[in-house]
Amino acid sequence: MTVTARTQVGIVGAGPAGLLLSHLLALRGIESVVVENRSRAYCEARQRAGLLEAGTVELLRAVGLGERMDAEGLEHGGIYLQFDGVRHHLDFRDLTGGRWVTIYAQTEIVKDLIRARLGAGAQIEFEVSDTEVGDLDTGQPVLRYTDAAGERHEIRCDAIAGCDGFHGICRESMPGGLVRVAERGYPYAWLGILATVPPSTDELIYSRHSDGFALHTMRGTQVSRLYLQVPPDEEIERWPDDRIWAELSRRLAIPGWELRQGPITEKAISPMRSFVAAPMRYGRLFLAGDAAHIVPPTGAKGLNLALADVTVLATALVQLLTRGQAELAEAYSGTCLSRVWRATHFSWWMTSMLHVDPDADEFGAQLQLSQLRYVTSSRAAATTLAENYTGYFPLTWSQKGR
Ligand code: FAS
Ligand code: PHB
Repeated sequence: MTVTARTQVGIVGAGPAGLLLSHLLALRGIESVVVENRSRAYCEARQRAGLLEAGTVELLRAVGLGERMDAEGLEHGGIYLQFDGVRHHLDFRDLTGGRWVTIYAQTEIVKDLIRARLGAGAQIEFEVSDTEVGDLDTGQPVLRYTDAAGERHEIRCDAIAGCDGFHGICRESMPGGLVRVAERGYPYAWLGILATVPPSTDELIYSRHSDGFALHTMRGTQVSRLYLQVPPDEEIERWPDDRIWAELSRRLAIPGWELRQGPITEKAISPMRSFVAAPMRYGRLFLAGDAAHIVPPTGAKGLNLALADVTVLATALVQLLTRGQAELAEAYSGTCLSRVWRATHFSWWMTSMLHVDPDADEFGAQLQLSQLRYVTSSRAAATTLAENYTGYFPLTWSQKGR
C-alpha cells in the first residue's frame, strides 16, 4: 500500500546541499521533504571537506547557522606553498583587500543543519531505499521512496532538487542524450588521515615534493588532517600508520620545523576527478552539488560549490513558487555553470601545479616548478590564486526575500 502526500519541494539527499536548500526555502515559508539513504549518524560522521570560502561563512551567518562555526571555526588569512624544500606564505588579506577562509568541518555543518531543520519541525526521512523521481517534465513531479519501516511513499511536488551526490539517482533520471558530461581523471589519488594531535602549523601547507603532493590541514586546535598523493589504485592496507607519518614528515620537511605525530583515528583513499554535467535542470528537476559536478579537493571547492548552487536554486524556487515567475529557474543551470567552471579550472590548476604526474617528463616537471616559482614571486600571480581560493563569485542570498 503506497502512502501519498504533497509538498512544495522534494529534496533527494541530506548532504550539505540538500539540507541547506531545505533551510533556505523554510526561511521563505516554502515547505520541503528531504529523503536520505543513510542514517543520521552516518551523515553526521562522514569525513569530507573542511574549508569554507569567506562568502560561504557570511551566508551561513546570515541564515542563522553561524553560532558554532564562529565559536569553533578557525579563520585563516593565507596558506603556505612549499616546493624545493622552501615554504612560501601567501597573505590573502593583503592580496585580496581583506578576504580570508575558515576551517570548519563539513561534518559540523551537517550536524548544525540537521539540528536546525529538525528543531524547526522539518521532515527528513533517513534510511530510505528505492528512491525514484518521475513526471519531471510536468508541473507536478513525483518523488517515491520506501521508508526505514518498509512502507512505500509517493510525494507529489512542485519541484524536485537532486542533491544526491555523484552516485545518486537524480542525474541518471534525466533523459538520455540531454546531459553532456565533461570530465578529467588524474593519475593519482589522496590518502587522507585524521589524527588526534594538535596541528603543526597555523595555516594550511600545500607541498609539492618530488615524491608527490602532501597537505597539512586541521579540524580545530586539537586534531590534524593530512593528505598524501598516492597511486590511483593504491590499497590502504599497504599504509600502516608509521609509514604514513614517515612519508608525511619527508614531503613536508623544511629545516627547523617538525611534524607532530599522534594516534591516527581515520584513514581513507579518495579518487581524484573533475566532472561537470550540463544542463543542471530538466523540467522541474534541479541538480545541485556533487550530483552535477565534482572537483579534485586540492582547491577546497567541492563543499563551497554545493552550497552556492542551492543558494541560487532557493532564490529561483522562491520566485517560481511564490510569484509564478520562471526566469531564474530557467536561468538556473547557466547561472551555476559559470561559477562551476571557474572552480573547476582553479581546482584543475592547483592539482596540476602541486601533484607529481608519474607520466610527466622533465619538461612537464620544469613547467610545474616554474609555475610555483611564479606564483610565489609575482604579486599578480599570487593574487589570482588568492581571489580564486577565497571565493571568486559572490554568493547571492538576499535576506529580504526579493
Ligand atoms: P553529498 O555527497 O555530500 O550528499 C549527497 C547525499 O545524498 C548523501 O548523504 C547520500 O547518502 C544521499 N543519497 C545518495 N543517493 C541517494 C538516493 N538514491 N536516495 C536518497 N539519498 C541519496 N571537498 C573539499 O573541499 N575538501 C575535501 O577534503 C573533500 N574531501 C572529500 C572526500 C570525499 C570522499 C568526497 C566524496 C568528497 C570530498 N569533498 C571534499 C567534496 C565534498 O565536500 C562534496 O563536494 C560535498 O559533500 C557535496 O555535497 P552534496 O552535493 O550535498 O553531496
Ligand atoms: C580539508 O581541510 O579537508 C581540506 C582543506 C583544503 C583542501 C582540501 C582539503 O584543499
